[in-house]
Amino acid sequence: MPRVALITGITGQDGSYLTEFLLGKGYEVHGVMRRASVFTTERIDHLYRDRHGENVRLHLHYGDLLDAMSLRRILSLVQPSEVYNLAAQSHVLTSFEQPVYTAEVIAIGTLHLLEAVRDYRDTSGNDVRFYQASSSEMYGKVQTMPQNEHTPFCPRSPYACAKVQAYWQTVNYREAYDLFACNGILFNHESPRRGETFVTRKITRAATRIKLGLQDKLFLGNLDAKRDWGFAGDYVEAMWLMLQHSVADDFVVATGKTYAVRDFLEETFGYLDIDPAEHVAIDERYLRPTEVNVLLGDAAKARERLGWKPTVDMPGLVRMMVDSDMRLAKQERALVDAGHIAGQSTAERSADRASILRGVPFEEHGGPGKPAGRLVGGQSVFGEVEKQRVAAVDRSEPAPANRLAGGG
Ligand code: NAP
Ligand code: G4F
Repeated sequence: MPRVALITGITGQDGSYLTEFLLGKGYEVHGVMRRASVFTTERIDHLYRDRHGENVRLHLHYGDLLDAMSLRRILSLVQPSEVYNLAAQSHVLTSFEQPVYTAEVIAIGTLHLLEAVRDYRDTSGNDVRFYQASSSEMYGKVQTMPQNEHTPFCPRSPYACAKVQAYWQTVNYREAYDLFACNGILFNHESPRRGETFVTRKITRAATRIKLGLQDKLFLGNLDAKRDWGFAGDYVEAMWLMLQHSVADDFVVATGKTYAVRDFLEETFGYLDIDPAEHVAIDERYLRPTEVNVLLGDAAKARERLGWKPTVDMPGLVRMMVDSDMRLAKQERALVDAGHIAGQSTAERSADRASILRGVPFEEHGGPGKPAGRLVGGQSVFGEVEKQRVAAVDRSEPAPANRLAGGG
């Protein structure tokens, strides 16, 4: 009998890599997904097999972290031995716009799931292990350098506050009910499947489109923030290793190197041999009310006790993401050249069109918290040259208001 795993957030970046990983290990994998008016399974479509076929080991169930009954129903149906809780409203800037919703999904949603898992274990008598997707964002205004499992949390966003609550709930279920429950405190991890409004993917998507003449400008926020960026494919292995360990525990997962957003930007543009000074400008909409200035993880415990180590560094990540996004940009360029779609220069419109091209939902390039339909920033990142050019773009191609709602 194959081992059975249940994943919430299966349609997200990490959900897709974890599904791939577990199927590779022979697991039967069940995923909880939300119903939406468009398809949201793009990241796992390559793994999905028609249920009428043979040896089908990936199954999807409609559910929601906010719907406790759905979680209980799925658990009793699926009877998993491992539960990975990856579902979240995971965008930090968006959490300032939707703090209550973010807290409900992350903090209360995790509690719904922990309660359901505890009851499932107690009524079925089955052993079950629980993984919680905790975040380096919880360190916030960092108290030590680097951060490890003993570093105090000092959250700086509604997202991080909610993750801290979910972290302690997980610890409490371990201590109060002897549940095998682990927190993975994962530092930023990226991939070609990263959502397009997170800064790394936003940069690699834009740079490849700029290279092919599909876009002219890239608007960003704080370029001085530093992050410890790893590869998502490496990090899902750490999640699995935590649940195979002899004791339930909490682990930092990180590369141990930190880079500024500016470094990632320069690495990307350098790889494509284009000059960021000609294309990149600051837009204040992408600044956060409170920022996490630096994150740097110490994953010694995961290395020593789980035997885990990262395999991709930041320049390797840039190459991987740029190569993948260049393939998308080339497809788009071919369709523009053949006259199948119109050439458009703004990030907002081209993101819309590119998403339609790929058959996936629109992922906006705008940001919340500032007047809609108006670009408010525009100072050059590398000098003083961009103000007029940005103003020209703004006047000629005003971004529709509805494109500016949501994280960027
Ligand atoms: P992601 O790409 O944004 O995926 C989030 C997933 O959660 C999606 O499948 C989404 O479904 C689902 N979801 C959102 N709200 C839900 C709800 N109410 N009920 C059920 N599912 C819901 O995030 P990720 O990068 O894969 O990250 C996975 C987890 O790790 C998240 O909890 C995140 O906060 C955490 N984390 C991420 C990082 C990182 O650097 N990536 C670092 C530390 C921690 P839809 O497809 O329907 O939106
Ligand atoms: O890519 P980001 O949006 O990721 P952030 O905020 O670090 O959060 C990610 O990592 C966390 C782990 O630490 C996860 F828990 C969380 O779910 C998510 O996956 O922003 C990274 C940095 C920030 O300092 C931000 O201010 O990039 C800066 N930045 C600069 N310009 C930008 C932009 N971020 C975004 N999203 N968009 C910009 O235009």
